[in-house]
Amino acid sequence: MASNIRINGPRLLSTLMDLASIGATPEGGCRRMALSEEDRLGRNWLAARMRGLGLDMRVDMVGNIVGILRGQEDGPAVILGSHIDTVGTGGRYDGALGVVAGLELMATLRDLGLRPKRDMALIAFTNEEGARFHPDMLGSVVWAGAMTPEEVYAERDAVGFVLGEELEKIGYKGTEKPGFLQARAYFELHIEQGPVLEREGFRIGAVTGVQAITWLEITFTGQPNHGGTTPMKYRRDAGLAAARVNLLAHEVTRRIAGQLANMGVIRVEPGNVNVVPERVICTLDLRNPDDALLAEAEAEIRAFAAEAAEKAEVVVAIRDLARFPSQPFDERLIARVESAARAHGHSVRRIVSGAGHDAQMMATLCPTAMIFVPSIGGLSHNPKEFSTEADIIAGANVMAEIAWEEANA
Ligand code: HGY
Ligand code: MN
Ligand code: MN
Repeated sequence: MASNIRINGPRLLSTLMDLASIGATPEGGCRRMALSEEDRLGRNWLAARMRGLGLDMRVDMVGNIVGILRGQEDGPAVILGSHIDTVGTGGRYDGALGVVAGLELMATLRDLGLRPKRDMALIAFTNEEGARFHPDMLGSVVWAGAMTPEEVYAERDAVGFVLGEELEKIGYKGTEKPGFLQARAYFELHIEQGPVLEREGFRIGAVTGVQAITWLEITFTGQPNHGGTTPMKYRRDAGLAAARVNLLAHEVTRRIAGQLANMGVIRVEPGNVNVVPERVICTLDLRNPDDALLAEAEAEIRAFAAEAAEKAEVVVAIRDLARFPSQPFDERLIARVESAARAHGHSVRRIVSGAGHDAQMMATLCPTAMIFVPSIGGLSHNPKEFSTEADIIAGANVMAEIAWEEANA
């Protein structure tokens, strides 16, 4: 049965565009790198919105922003969440949609004068993207107790800024203990960030879980030398080793089912046209829905990196940046996403998330579900990221129904 909770679509869309104006890029996307000035402005915007809705607003030790709507009874809360930080070439929807849909549900409940039986809360997690600091999903990793605030305070970004200091600088190093709010269930509305729903003509994705993720940082150290005078056989070229590893990683994806690989960072030092690279720091983002196959791919790539280093007579060092096992969501709630979508007259299909999400950390604490809406052209982490108004409103209403139901069960 469909509940009578329906969010205010136009208000949801205008709130989304209001947030999108913070860190807006000329290409039409958003850039709010974690703990940057733009992130600070986005956080202030969110805090003001939460207070405006009369939510009890708290900030925890790693900057997770929590807005609580007190229920009639004590007990674990139904939590909605996502993130407002973006990658460097971010769009308007990744993360922001889930946070704004949570705000909109709270506003709708206020309009209807409805108070849930249980506490409800909205959380915007710190550094979900992992684009500036590692690991990704850092705020929910600490919220779930998988890392401590002290551990993540020491994390440095690529130019040496320290997370704890940056958090202090933007005024979001709070005092609440991460995880202070017990969760009864967690829901996250998010764009699919891939092509499946749109290609297959589905409006809603009932997400069954998140695939396994391993991020490696590989540093090759050779010998800087003159690019014009040094005979090829005498070179110890770190760039050659890195290039070979990138090629091998792509070849592994053709051999191991479901395997993905991305060398997103390739930093060459000194990075001069006429100097044989002394050092190359590169990253590999390896993913697979099957944990065992991911481990197989990683082992082959690690072994090859050692060989490539030997062949090029350079030194290799490999460091973990992130490591998450595949994470299934709650079957009862997945089925509820499907039945609510159908009750609202929307086409729905089950789907595994290719992207990591805070939901995968919350799923280690409580029954968790995600609702996907289509990404037009399958684009994401790209300023042209786009989802239609109708799909956004449909997704927000599905989440509103099942979250409200859970908060009164
Ligand atoms: O990398 C991811 O999957 C997410 O966008 N943090
Ligand atoms: Mn996201
Ligand atoms: Mn993302």
